[in-house]
Amino acid sequence: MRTISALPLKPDELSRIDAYWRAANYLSVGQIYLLANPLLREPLRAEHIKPRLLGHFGTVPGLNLVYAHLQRAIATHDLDAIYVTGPGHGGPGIVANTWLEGTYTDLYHDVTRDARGMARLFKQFSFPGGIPSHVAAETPGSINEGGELGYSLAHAYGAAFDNPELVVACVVGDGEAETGPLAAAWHSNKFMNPARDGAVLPILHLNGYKIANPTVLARIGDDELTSLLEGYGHAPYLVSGDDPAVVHQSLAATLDHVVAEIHRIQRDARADGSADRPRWPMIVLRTPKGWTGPKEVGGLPVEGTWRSHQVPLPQVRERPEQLAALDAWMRSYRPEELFDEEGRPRPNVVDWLPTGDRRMSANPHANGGIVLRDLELPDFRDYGVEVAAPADAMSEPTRVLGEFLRDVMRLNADDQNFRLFGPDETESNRLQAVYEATGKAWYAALEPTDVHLARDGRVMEVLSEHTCQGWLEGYLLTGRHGLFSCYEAFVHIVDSMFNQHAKWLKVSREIEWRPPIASLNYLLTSHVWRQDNNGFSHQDPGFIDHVVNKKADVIRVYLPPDTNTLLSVVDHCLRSRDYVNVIVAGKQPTWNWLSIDDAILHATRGIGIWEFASNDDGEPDVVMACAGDVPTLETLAAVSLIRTHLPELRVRVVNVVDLMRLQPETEHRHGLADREFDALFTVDRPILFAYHGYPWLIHRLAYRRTNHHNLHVRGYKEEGTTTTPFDMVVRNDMDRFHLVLDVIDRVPGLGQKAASVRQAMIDKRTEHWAWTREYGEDMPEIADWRWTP
Ligand SMILES: Cc1ncc(C[n+]2csc(CCOP(=O)(O)OP(=O)(O)O)c2C)c(N)n1
Ligand SMILES: [Mg+2]
Repeated sequence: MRTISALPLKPDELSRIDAYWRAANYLSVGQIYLLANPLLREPLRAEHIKPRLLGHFGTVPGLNLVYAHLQRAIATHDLDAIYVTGPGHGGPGIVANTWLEGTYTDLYHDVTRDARGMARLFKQFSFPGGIPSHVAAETPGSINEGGELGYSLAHAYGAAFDNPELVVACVVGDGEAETGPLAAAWHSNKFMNPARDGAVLPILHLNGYKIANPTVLARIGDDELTSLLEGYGHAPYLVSGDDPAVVHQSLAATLDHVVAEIHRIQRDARADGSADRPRWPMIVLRTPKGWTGPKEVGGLPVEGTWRSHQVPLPQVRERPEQLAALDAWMRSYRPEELFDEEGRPRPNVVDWLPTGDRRMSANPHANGGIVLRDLELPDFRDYGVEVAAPADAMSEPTRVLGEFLRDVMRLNADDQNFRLFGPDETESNRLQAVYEATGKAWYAALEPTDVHLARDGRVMEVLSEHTCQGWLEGYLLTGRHGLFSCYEAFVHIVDSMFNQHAKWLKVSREIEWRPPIASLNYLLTSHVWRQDNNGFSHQDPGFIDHVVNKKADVIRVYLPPDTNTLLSVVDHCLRSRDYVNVIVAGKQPTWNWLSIDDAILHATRGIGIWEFASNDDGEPDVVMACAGDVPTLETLAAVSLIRTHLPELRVRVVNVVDLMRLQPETEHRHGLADREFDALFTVDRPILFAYHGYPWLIHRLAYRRTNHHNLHVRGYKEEGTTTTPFDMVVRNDMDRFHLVLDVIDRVPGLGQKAASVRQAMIDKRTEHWAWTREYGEDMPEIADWRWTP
């Protein structure tokens, strides 16, 4: 691996960068241990120590070292840079740096940059009522919590896209690098355009250990590691050692070199128009885990081993020798040289740091709401399909949406703040009209047979749901907009990333210095009911169940039943802020139920009676509810069977677009008040609910409603295979015939009267079974069914 051997730091520079690093380390250790006596002006006593010692020291000295040197690089090269911390458990380190930069005090006024503020800084860390142990939303300059490892590099690239002047320094933990999401994210460099995008500088933090084990990358030898990183398309530079003076020189020289490299790559692309894929530089930083901490505790080595991961001296309160060791450890940073009488950082520690927005903790890119600009949206009504009467024709919802998104691309081409993300499914999901406006980002080799690949494409396709999600999160968190289109079943791959983003949003909504960011929009298509091509592996509507676990303030779920409703919903979601919006919509030809004006009203209400399909005159015998395109089709087909066979029965059809309307208003801001719910669903009539996903969710949402005991839900109950569309609903008992059976069974007194209808419905299901097994397609009366008023 290459090393840079220059000695760029003059003695005074070396001394001040080392002082800064010692100060950051001192402040980090103080946060982990101290309740009082922050400057060690008195001999350290047990009562100065926190009763519960929480936090992670091992990663901190390395994080602080990189931070210190980035300060110098920013000041020297006038960089616009942010810092992404993969090992987010090093929270105290990043907080310490932001306090030294002054940002922390700017945002949290009571944590002043003096002894009193330092005492607060120390006490609040990992303390009830204080701040979390990780690099959370509360941490200035952070866009990556780093509690759940693996997402740093994808976030870093998302931040760098369309930010040509930005350098995103990204520390990747060597343990973190073992995760699937991180491993996939190395390939992001094949989607980076040096002319249009900023730069990501990965810094692999090879401190050798995870919690209790060595890391793979630290034990494969330099040759193999070099091959791996070169194989990922990088030019790796090694900085290695355990003598601070040597490492300072080496890291400073290497940063100078890689910054020059980044600028050269950008110049080549921007001034000379080079379209070759550059070999982006990266740094491998091999320094001891827990560096500068206790060398041994209880006769066992700690510094430079996995034992330093959390709290190297775990029993400081109980054991005098550990108290003495902590005292010696903290004094080894020579705090009297770092802080003045009042506890303020001395000028030589901080007077050379970047100021204002150049401070990484104050960089507006890391607080995306500040730089967020509204999207320019075309009038979605112009894309609506003509609907003279309900179901007079069919259209493919996502194909029409593609035309809308194409023009969103066009209208925002100058602002460069909108991208579409997906794991190679844009075309499969029928959104390909976007290619009329932009291509797919691609910076690897091109072949004549390729279509729509472009160096400057704004459609981001890589077959890693993790990377798509991470890119989009990074893009949103730095103040831009986007949409992630994904197969419904496989979006589960990012369940956990969704969790983390939803948690981030929940917290950041409560932080007044973080203005809202654009919502994370999922378009889930190729859904459970229409996986004709694939089958059981591709049939799973459970992401919705997962999503609704999260705070009601943050999540929204939409099930538009047709094309015009989808347009209205997407327009709404692209304008919204600080939510995760899940939109489930079909791509197959679907009946157009609503005109664009009706669709707007319906989507705005989120739930409503479909008068055209109801004959209840305010006195229904049964409420037939539906949510989702296929359930809506089956419900309306069931209603027409009822009209034919049971014309006296008064049926009310209720369609649900916004699933959260079902929750009580006390639980979700979209929730219906009980009186509204009762008015729609009655207080005593049977409700048959055909739902897109697992039926239990509807019960979960509606269990407190007056009429819940009359609610009967049909949905997907894990009966799937490769079969015809109608066979799918039959297998799950959500077909029109079964819905009619349900009505007969649930409406009091109907059973006996409707016995022959009941039998006819059962026979239809049997006929269907025989027909599909013989001909391999649905019966003509199903395939050609249409709604007749
Ligand atoms: C996805 C995930 N799995 C497991 C953990 C538990 N965990 C916390 S820290 C850690 C070790 C991290 O090692 P590394 O990335 O090398 O960080 P460092 O050595 O800098 O502390 C683990 C496994 C986690 N936070 N996230
Ligand atoms: Mg490690």
